[in-house]
Order: sequence, then C-alpha cells, then structure tokens
Amino acid sequence: MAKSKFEYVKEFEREDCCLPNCWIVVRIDGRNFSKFCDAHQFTKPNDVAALELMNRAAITVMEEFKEIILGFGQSDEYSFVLRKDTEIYKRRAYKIMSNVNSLFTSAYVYHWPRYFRGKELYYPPSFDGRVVLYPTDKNLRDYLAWRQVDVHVNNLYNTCFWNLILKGKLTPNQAEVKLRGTLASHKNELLFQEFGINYNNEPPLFRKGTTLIRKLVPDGTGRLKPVVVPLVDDIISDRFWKENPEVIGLKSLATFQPANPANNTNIKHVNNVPPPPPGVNTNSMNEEAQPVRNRESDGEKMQCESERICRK
Ligand SMILES: Nc1nc2c(ncn2[C@@H]2O[C@H](COP(=O)(O)OP(=O)(O)OP(=O)(O)O)[C@@H](O)[C@H]2O)c(=O)[nH]1
Ligand SMILES: [Mg+2]
Repeated sequence: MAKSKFEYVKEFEREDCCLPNCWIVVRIDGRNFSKFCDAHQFTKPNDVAALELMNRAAITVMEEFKEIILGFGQSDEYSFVLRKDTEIYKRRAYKIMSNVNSLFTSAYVYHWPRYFRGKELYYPPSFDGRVVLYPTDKNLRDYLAWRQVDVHVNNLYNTCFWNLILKGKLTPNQAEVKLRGTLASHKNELLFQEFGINYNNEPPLFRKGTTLIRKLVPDGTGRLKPVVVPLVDDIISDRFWKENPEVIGLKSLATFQPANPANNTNIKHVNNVPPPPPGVNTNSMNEEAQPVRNRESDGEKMQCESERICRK
C-alpha cells in the first residue's frame, strides 16, 4: 500500500521496550480511592468485599496474561510480575501496562455487582499504572517485601486510627495527633490497652495482603489444571520462596497443596494426582477469590522483619 504523506508522524513515536532479562513489574493503584471508598461507604479501615473484588479483578488479569507469574495486592493497589524472559508485545512497556491496567479496571467494574450486591456503583473508578524493571531476583523479592511491609505499616496505623475514632470517640484530627511519631510497638500496646485488641489476631488478609500464584489443581476428572491461587502468606521470608521455587525459578508449575499443620510440605512436584484440596474448586476459582491458605504462624516474624526493613 502506498504511504500517505502523513505517514512521517509515526517517527515521533518513541521506543519503550523493557530491557531484556529483567523482571517486569506493573503496579496499578486506585485513583483518588479515599474519595471512592467514602462514596461507596466501604467499611473502615478494611472492607472485605472491596479487597475480594480487587483480587477478582487481578485474577482476571492473570487468567488473560499467562506471562504474569505472581500478583500481590493490598488496599487499592495490585502489582503484577511478568516473567523476565517474556516477549509479550515485544516487551513494549506502554502496551503491557495499558493492557493490564485497562483489563483490571474493566474487570473491577464488571465484577462489582457480584461483590456488592444491591450497592450501586456511583461513578467509574480508575487506576494509575506504572512499569518498573528489576534486574535481579533479589531486587524483585525486595520490591515485593517492600509492598508487604507497606500493608503492615498502613494496616497497623489504620487499625489504631479507626479504633480511636469509632470506639475511642476521638476526632480524626485528635487520632492523628495521638498517633503522630509513634512506633509500631506503641501502636500494638495502644490497641491492646485501650481496645483489648491483639494486633496479631487481626485477620491475616488485612495484615499481609493477597499473593496470587499459579498452581496445578486437580480439576475433578483426574487431570491437573493450571489455576491462579490466592494465598495469604508472608512473602518476605525465605520460606515462601523455598516452598514455591517455581515462581522465580520459572520452572514448571507445582501442584497445589493447602497448608497442613501436621505436615509443612505444601507443594509437591509430582505427577500423581492428589485429591482436590479443600477450599479449592478449579472452576470456582473463577467465581470467588477467597484466600485459601494462610500461614498465621509467620505473622509475628513478619512483623519484626517488617519493622527491621522499615528502619533501614
Ligand atoms: N474505607 C476503606 N478505605 C479503603 C480501603 N482500601 C483502600 N481504601 C482507601 O484508599 C486509599 C488508598 O490510598 P492511596 O492510594 O494512597 O490514596 P488515593 O486516595 O487512592 O490517592 P491516589 O492513589 O494518589 O490517587 C486509602 O487511604 C483509603 O482511604 C478499604 O478497605 N476501606
Ligand atoms: Mg490510590
């Protein structure tokens, strides 16, 4: 086809390819969600339906983009890690980011009625997006640890803040002044002394966020099917990465086995088909994004680890 005289404008388009051999992380974050959450009367500080809707939207993204090996979400944000060897869209950053962001946003709106039955969506939510490249596995793990520390820091603060307001009858300004400059240990003490709350007994979903990874799960017909599995786990410690070596190792998927207190071996790289894990229905993973595994025993450790990282 003959080129038009206007074709030269393509020259203005810039290359935006991600460097080879780097982990590609796309992070999306709700735009002005403080207002959005207020407008839709989300429970303070954590709204379970809202978090589950975020997880559902993220699972939709991971089901569509198979190159994403891990997702991590909290509050109004989600991070997606693409294989470092991915060639999707020739590694063009804008193309990757805009497609992930747009699918996440439309899935959020699409699934809204299922999670907020009867509650009207008053206006369309939107999310910003960015792409960051991490050249080493350590950089990637530190990035994810940073996001999980953020969950802990924010949730501890918000739990104090809203208890001071809702139960302690302080104004937001008074609560803010009371918490200003306090360490995590002070906040833990405040929660316990004033409200009888042991922070470590707060729901792990609120304290650790949700991690999405792919596992092979029996589909009920004797076959194994790749499924995006939501976990509530400590992803800062080595233990998670030792139990799920295929994620960063880019190895073939492992079969999913739920945590069993009597036997800490959760993942088996085997071909024989284990019975369907309780709580995991290979079809229903598309319907409900319930966290199916929780390693509560690591809570205390993660908190210490988080504070150590924060102090750095
Ligand atoms: N009530 C309630 N609010 C939430 C929940 N999750 C997130 N939020 C709100 O979403 C905000 C997310 O923080 P930010 O992303 O820093 O703030 P933002 O208002 O979205 O601002 P920008 O991201 O800069 O556009 C929190 O400060 C809360 O106000 C929830 O479960 N319940
Ligand atoms: Mg936001």
